[in-house]
This record gives sequence, C-alpha cells and structure tokens, in this order.
Amino acid sequence: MQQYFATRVAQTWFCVFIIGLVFTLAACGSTPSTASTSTPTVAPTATPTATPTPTPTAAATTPPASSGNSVTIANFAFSPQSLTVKAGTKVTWTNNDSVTHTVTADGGAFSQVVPSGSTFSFTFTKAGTYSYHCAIHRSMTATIIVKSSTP
Ligand SMILES: [Cu+2]
Repeated sequence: MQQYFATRVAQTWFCVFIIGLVFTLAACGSTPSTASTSTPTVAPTATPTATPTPTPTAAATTPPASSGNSVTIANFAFSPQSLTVKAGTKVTWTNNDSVTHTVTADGGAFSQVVPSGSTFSFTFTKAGTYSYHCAIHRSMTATIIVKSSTP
C-alpha cells in the first residue's frame, strides 16, 4: 500500500513536469515572434536615399575618341592606338610632331609620308584589322579595325 502511494505521487509529479515542460516549450515558441516584430522595423528606411550617385556619365564620354575617324600623330605615337570604324569610313591622320612620319600599313594597304603639320586620309572599304606603323620610327605602331557596314 505504501509503495502504491509512492508510485501515485511519482506519477503526479511526472504529469506536472510534462505539463510544465509543454508550457515552457509553448512559451519559448511564442517569444521569438513577439521579439522579432518589435526590433527591425525602424532601421532600414532612412539610408538608401543617399546612395544613387549617377556620376560615371563623365567616364562614358571618353570612349568615342576611339570611334571617330581621325588619328593624331604626336610625341612619336599614334593616338588612339586602336580605332574602330565602319567600312566606307575615311580616316584622317594629322601629324602634330615637328618631324616627318609615315602612315604605313603592315599589309601594304596604304603607305604615305606625312610631313610635320600635314594630314593623310585613307578610305577603308573592306572590313578587317589594319595594323600600321611609321616606316621612319618603327616603334610607332597602331591599328585600325574596320567593321562591316552591314550588321
Ligand atoms: Cu615616325
């Protein structure tokens, strides 16, 4: 009889423990939702207005220098080093140096002596890559890239 009572007491305490455990878990489960709703609402709204800075437009204006149709010879160099044009474009070289240069295609498509202050023009009718140089100063090299005019 004594042992039966002890067992009943143990069972009751076990029940209380289980109920308590369930309540604790339920409480634990519900706390994060209330905690999460209160905190993050304030911070992210203020900052993004300052960020959009569309300044790089100035850099975009530089590349057209190589898509024009003129090459400057100055300080023993062709500028731009690489010029891309469409077939049918007349390219003009201007010698701004105080010495004579030449504009000589590596493949022989054109070759012209360009004295100081003079210009030379050549019309590119066929698509292709035309590397050229100065026959007097062989370190002076550059390229004209001719794209087909029909895309
Ligand atoms: Cu030269």
